[in-house]
Order: sequence, then structure tokens, then C-alpha cells
Amino acid sequence: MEQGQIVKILSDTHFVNWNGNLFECKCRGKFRNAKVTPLVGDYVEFDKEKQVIEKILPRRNAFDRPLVSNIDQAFLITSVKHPDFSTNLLDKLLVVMELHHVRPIICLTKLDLLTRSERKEMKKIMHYYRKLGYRVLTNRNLWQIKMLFRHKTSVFTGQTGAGKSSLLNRLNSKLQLETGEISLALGRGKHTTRHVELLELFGGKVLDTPGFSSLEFKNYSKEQIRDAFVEFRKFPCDFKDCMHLKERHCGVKDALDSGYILPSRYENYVKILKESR
Ligand SMILES: Nc1nc2c(ncn2[C@@H]2O[C@H](COP(=O)(O)OP(=O)(O)O)[C@@H](O)[C@H]2O)c(=O)[nH]1
Ligand SMILES: [Mg+2]
Ligand SMILES: [Zn+2]
Repeated sequence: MEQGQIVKILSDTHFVNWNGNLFECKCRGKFRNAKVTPLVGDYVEFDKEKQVIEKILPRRNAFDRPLVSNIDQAFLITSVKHPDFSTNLLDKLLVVMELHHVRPIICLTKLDLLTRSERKEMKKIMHYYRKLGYRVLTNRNLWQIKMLFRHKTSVFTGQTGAGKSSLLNRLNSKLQLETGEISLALGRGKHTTRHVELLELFGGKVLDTPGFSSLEFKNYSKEQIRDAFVEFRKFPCDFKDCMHLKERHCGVKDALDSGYILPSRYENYVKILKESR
């Protein structure tokens, strides 16, 4: 038995990468009965000769849109203008990644479109996210981005027009992905189904589709949302299970009032709570 990773699924054919070689495998019936659906990204035990997947190894995480698993890190491609910077979108993406144990890497684009004072403001905001422990880069940091790919399974995510394809093209000119808002908007509707594929890039793997844009929180509890705001843990509250809303002697609210918590973070927390279970 060998261990490999599923990099593509076309109907019932699973392409398993094993030491750089692809094996077209079927699944054993017992999977279908157990209602376990193999996903792109799954590490599996498979029989090289029979080309049959025998077992799906435990997952680090799994997503349903797109259907993928075992994502290590996500590059949150964040445009600061056209489309305009949104703390709400950024915080939602960070929450989704925290909930799935995916390491987020904030990557700013279009900084060249900001005025000097706007850039200063952006710097301040990003200083806050850095202090939380998040890596913050720009789409000029090609070398750092390449190094981060190594030995990891990554995904690029962010709004249409944020500059995902442009950045991937600059990282690797062989990719030649289509760029520009107009062609994308016309070419690929929201409901067009495409297969998902894990591609090798800079000693790691990257998903060829922008994912995690459907940001729904209704399957998560209020406590899970609260705990995904990593800075809240630092401030002790009187009430053990404090949700930091109307409770008395709340360390988080105090920290907010004293300027230790970015007001937009707290506002987005309250908004996301309302969308949770
Ligand atoms: N000014 C500026 N434009 C950019 C930058 N990055 C991407 N663009 C432009 O933004 C548009 C959308 O980029 P694209 O890569 O297609 O975005 P995607 O939808 O996220 O894949 C294109 O016209 C790019 O040329 C940047 O850093 N600065
Ligand atoms: Mg694109
Ligand atoms: Zn509290």
C-alpha cells in the first residue's frame, strides 16, 4: 500500500500523486456506502497495481465550496482600492481561516493607487493585524510569497478584481492566467462548474481555483466566532463565558474603549455574530 494525495477528481477517476507520478484510481465501494466522499487534497492509502484507493487519511480540514481538504494556508489577496479595502471582508476571511485551522497570509494589492495619506492609514491598520500574528505582505513581495509556498498546500482567495491572477502570473509567467475584471465577469459566471486541481508551484501546491468566497457563518456557534477573534483571548472578563456584548466588567469592551482593539474588528465581530447559528 502506498500513500499519496488526490490532486484532481473527474467523475469517478481520482488522480493520486505519489512521488510526482499520477495514478488514476477508483474508489472502493465501501467508501460510497460510508458516505465518505474523497476530496481534492485528501491524503490516501492506495494500491498502485490495482489503482484503487483503500483509505482516506484523517483530514486537517475540509471545505465544501470548493470541495477540497488539507489546506495549510490561504493567501488573502486584499485590494486596497478598486475594489476598495473592506475590513469586513478581511475579518470574515480571517474568521473562516481560523475556524478551519488554515494559516492566513494577508497580501495587499494596488497600493500604488493610494495617496500618501491613505497609504499611511493602511499601514496603521496592517500594523494591528501584524501584532495579532498574521503575516502581511504586498503583491510586490514575490520572493517572500514564493518561499511561503514550499512544502505547503495553498489557496489564493479574494474578491474578483483584487489581483489574484495578475499576481500568480508574475510569480510564474508560464501560468498565463486571464486577468482583468471585464473578461472575468463575462467569461466565468458564478455558477459555472469547473473541476478543482492542485498544481505544483515553487516546491508546494496551490489550488487552481479561487476559493472560500462563500462566507457563511450559520453553521458556526457564537462561541466559535468569538474565539476566532484571536485578540479577544488576551483580555480577561469577569464573566467566564463572556460574549463581550452587554456583559458587565468585560475586558474586551474596556480594551476597545481604551484603543487596544481596532474598532472595525469589534464592529465586524458583532456583525458576524448575527450571521452565526
Ligand atoms: N494598479 C494596480 N492594478 C493591479 C494590481 N494588481 C492587479 N491589477 C489590475 O487589476 C485588474 C484585476 O486583476 P486580476 O488579476 O484579473 O484580478 P482577479 O480577479 O483577482 O484575478 C487587472 O486589470 C490588473 O491589471 C496592482 O497591484 N496595481
Ligand atoms: Mg482571476
Ligand atoms: Zn467580555
